[in-house]
Amino acid sequence: MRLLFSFLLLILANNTVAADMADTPTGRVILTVSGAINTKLNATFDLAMLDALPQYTITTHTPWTQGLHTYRGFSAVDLLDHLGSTGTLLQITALNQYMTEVPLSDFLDNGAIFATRQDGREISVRNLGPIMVIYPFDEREELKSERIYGRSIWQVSHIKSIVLTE
Ligand SMILES: Nc1nc2c(c(=O)[nH]1)N[C@H]1C(S)=C(S)[C@@H](COP(=O)(O)O)O[C@H]1N2
Ligand SMILES: [Mo]
Repeated sequence: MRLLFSFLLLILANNTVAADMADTPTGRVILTVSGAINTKLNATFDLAMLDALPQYTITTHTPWTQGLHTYRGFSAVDLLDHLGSTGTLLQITALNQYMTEVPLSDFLDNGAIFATRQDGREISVRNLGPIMVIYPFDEREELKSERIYGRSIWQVSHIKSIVLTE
């Protein structure tokens, strides 16, 4: 009886997780995540799965887009949480194989996001989507530096989570 009860609890617990976020994409995979994560294979995400993460917005200009836009998307902090990752550095690769390293702390202290929407619309590859790292440039003058520009990767397709050990 007790065993049956724990078994039922287990099912309940699993269902709660499943309702939060599906583990397998049903749409086009736009992001893969590897490295220090809790799955053997790369984790794959379609847009709906990324939309299930908490959403944040930034309204800003950037040096490579025209005009003021509102960007919406997810934080690396919630993504790594979801994957049970203790990584503190992200190695991010774009569709054109441009690669940059972004400390996880940028998503807390510097307010960066992985934007999947521009003014409420999906971002086409032509417009530097489907995923762009956006910083709140207008809000914080000190972000307007070559170092941060170099981390502002667009057409993001892969993230490797790295645990730094000293
Ligand atoms: N996908 C992708 N993102 C990228 C780059 C790139 O080549 N590809 N260049 C980075 C660098 S080094 C800088 S300074 C800024 C601005 O690049 P730009 O001078 O080519 O506009 O975007 C960053 N994001
Ligand atoms: Mo750069």
